[in-house]
Amino acid sequence: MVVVLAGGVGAAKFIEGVVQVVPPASLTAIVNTGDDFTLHGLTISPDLDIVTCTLADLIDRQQGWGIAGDTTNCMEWLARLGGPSWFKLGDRDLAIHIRRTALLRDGHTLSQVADSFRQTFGVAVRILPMSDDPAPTHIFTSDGELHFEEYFVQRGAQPEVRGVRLHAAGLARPAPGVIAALASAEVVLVAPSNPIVSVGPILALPGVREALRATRAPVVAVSPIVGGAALKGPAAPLMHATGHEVSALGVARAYADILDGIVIDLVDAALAPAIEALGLRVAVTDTIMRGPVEKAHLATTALALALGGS
Ligand code: FO1
Repeated sequence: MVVVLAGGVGAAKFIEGVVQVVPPASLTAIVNTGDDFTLHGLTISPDLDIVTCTLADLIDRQQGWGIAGDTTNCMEWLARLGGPSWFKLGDRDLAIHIRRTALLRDGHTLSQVADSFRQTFGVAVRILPMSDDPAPTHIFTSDGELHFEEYFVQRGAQPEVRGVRLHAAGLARPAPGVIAALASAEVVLVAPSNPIVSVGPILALPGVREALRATRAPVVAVSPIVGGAALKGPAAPLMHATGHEVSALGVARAYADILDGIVIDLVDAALAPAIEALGLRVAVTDTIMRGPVEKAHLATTALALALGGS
């Protein structure tokens, strides 16, 4: 059984590569919920929805989030009525949040909702929220303390980042099955997601780092930083603000205590010796997931590194 620690867009693409190489039913995705927040009275789980809808091939592939071809009638009228319209929720997307909110209010857990939705959409990969407890990620900025989505979307990642607060994740419990999946995995892969606010919250949950150190499974990450920059999202300012070098080496250092190996991009090949000096195995390859072939290649490279190949 392969387990993937996942954030949003980059992780979803990576998992699309992994399912080309291993049977989808043998894959468990443990997904970040630090981006989850309430808006319009609805519980919104961006990364769970990105992973689920990507694997269901429902995702808007230009944006990497939202439903392909979705309409925006509700958002347009919400704006007309003076409601918040900074977080673009399509009409079909809203149905997901309305239904999730109702199920949670009826006493179902986020895990049960996530499992129900992925089965509805015909996704064979098991999708686990990292936690069923609230674990919001907050960013300390020059505009004050903001929820991650307020920082990233509402303010366009413009405010200066002074720090990241994973306090809630430190108190939340791993969702049912998370620790067991890590303990019984044959391979654990860390997707090319934001190390601070997508993978970080998962690692901040009590017992997760310990489970990753204890598991017999090799643990291999794919660097989300290529040539000193992130392909998408605010990994660079967030890594910088938390004292990490914005490079594949900085990523390796951030994960060194839980990793056996890391896949880095061709442009970062010169960093391989310094990463190996951390005691990690390194694979150097093209990590840009332009299409299905590249996604499968990246997944194959990560699995081969994990299983002692190249
Ligand atoms: N990201 C944006 O930059 N702007 C948006 O309006 C936006 C809406 C949105 C709606 C649903 C959803 O599941 C994700 C959405 N995202 C949006 C993406 C999201 O902010 C981030 O990509 C993830 O939270 C980080 O992985």
